[in-house]
Amino acid sequence: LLVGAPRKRSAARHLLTEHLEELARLADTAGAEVVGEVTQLLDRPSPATYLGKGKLEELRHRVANIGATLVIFDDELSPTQGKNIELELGTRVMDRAELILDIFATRARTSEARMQVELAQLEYMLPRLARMWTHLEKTRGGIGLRGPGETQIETDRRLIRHRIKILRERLEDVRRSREVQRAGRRDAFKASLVGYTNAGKSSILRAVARAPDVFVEDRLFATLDPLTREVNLGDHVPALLTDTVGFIRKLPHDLVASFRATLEEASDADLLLHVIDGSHPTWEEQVGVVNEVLAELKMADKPVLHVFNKIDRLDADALHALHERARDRMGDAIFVSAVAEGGLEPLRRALLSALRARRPVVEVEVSVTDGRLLAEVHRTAHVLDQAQRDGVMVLRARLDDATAGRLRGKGAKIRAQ
Ligand SMILES: Nc1nc2c(ncn2[C@@H]2O[C@H](COP(=O)(O)OP(=O)(O)OP(=O)(O)O)[C@@H](O)[C@H]2O)c(=O)[nH]1
Ligand SMILES: [Mg+2]
Repeated sequence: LLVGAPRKRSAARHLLTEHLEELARLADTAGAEVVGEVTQLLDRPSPATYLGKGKLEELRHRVANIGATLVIFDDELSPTQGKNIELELGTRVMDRAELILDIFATRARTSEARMQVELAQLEYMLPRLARMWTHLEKTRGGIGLRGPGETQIETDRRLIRHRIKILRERLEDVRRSREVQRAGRRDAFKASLVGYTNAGKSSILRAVARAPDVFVEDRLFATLDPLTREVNLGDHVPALLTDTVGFIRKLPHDLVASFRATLEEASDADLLLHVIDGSHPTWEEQVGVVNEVLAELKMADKPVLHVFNKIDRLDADALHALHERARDRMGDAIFVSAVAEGGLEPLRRALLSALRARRPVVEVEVSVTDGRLLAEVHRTAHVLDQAQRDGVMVLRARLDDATAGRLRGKGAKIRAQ
């Protein structure tokens, strides 16, 4: 049973239907069957039970009538509210954040993703331990458990804090080894796909990189782990394209924080490709959500190209309207389809020109006796060809300004072509 109860004056009240639809998709992804919904516009949530007395009573009847075993709130519940509502209804109660955590937990495949999800879950659980114990008390009858229960909670808190510490340390190790890996492929042009869940990020990677092994599914959060594939842009220049976990409205902060390590992959990119489902009725809200999460991850300043996807679903009029709205709202935008024949050509062209702008071809001169510097040029730049002239090695290479500066500092002569 789904519950949506936004505040009367909030922006969310207009989108109540869409938000509940999305919540239903989340519930479905988590393996629950949706049997009904209850909505209300609130003046302000009650600190004790979120909903008012009358509405809660109505909810209790609905739960009993339908025989629902789980109640999911679209809005965030405080630990106290969650506990009180559960006591009142006699069923398990979850909010959106908890549901998202649950989905991530069942979908995490790699050990890194598992650790990140576990960390977020423990952080979420810590202030809610008392409530989790209430469950146990109920099943055991509750009598006489109060004393030991309290100390048990303390013990649990200690154990959880300890586990959190270990997970943080391990994730830090992962982060560091990623950094080392990244340093090794500094020369390649890197673009990262970011965007709302289900926008088509993985589909784009799959089609552009001709990588049929990339997982695509019409479900929320199909992708949790970043995945990088090489794309040949037809200029003898490879670019690296990385797929990332999708964002969603009210993505739990704990989750964002613990996915920071994997998302750093994206923050290292030369260019962010913000993929937007142009056929979705609320794409503008989704863009706002993605921008908020990017800001939270300190990636708001990165160069962004807005990629409107799924345009094959729009007729000519709708596409025209989308062009107009996009032109008003954002700077750089392209319009693509991951499934239509040739639908991704605008993206390939945009990547190629971004790459050319950021990695111009230059001439690098290094003394032939300086084997070390020569090796470094080959490692950090994309060398197109080289020839020897009077004891000087002349290389034509693509490199960015930062690399050029570094090589100059070590004695290389670099000329624009
Ligand atoms: N019609 C149409 N469907 C598309 C297009 N691109 C993706 N899809 C469909 O949209 C759904 C989601 O695609 P994904 O590529 O898994 O989306 P994602 O952004 O990677 O989603 P998450 O990994 O869940 O964040 C799939 O059913 C795709 O087949 C497109 O251009 N047109
Ligand atoms: Mg995906």
